[in-house]
Amino acid sequence: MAPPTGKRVKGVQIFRPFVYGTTARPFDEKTNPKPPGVPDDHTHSWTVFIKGIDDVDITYWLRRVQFKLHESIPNHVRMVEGVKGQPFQIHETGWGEFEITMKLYYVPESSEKP
Ligand code: SLL
Repeated sequence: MAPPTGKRVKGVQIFRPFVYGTTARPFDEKTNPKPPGVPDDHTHSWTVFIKGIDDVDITYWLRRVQFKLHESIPNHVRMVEGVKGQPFQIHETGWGEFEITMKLYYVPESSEKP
């Protein structure tokens, strides 16, 4: 393979499938107990994730992901570094719904901007 030039290659498109989404579960004594130290007003645990289809590794093309959460959440801009074979994800607790922005940072040899 030719060494990376730092420039996008004209006329070449590369597609990589991935899955992103969120899940949320209400606390429940039996199935989803509230962990110790979680504030009284928190009602749910939730997760936001980016991963490969059927959990296939995507760290060979995706290096890190910035998740921008609601400002009410401590440290609401989070950078998640890729770990081979693991989803890029954040697991938290809270009380409300909000939008999340995800910024994808590709591996340097792709020469693609986030
Ligand atoms: C709104 N939908 O638009 C609301 C915002 C924010 C939710 C909901 C905080 C958790 C924490 C939390 O759940 N915020 O304190 O860690 O105004």
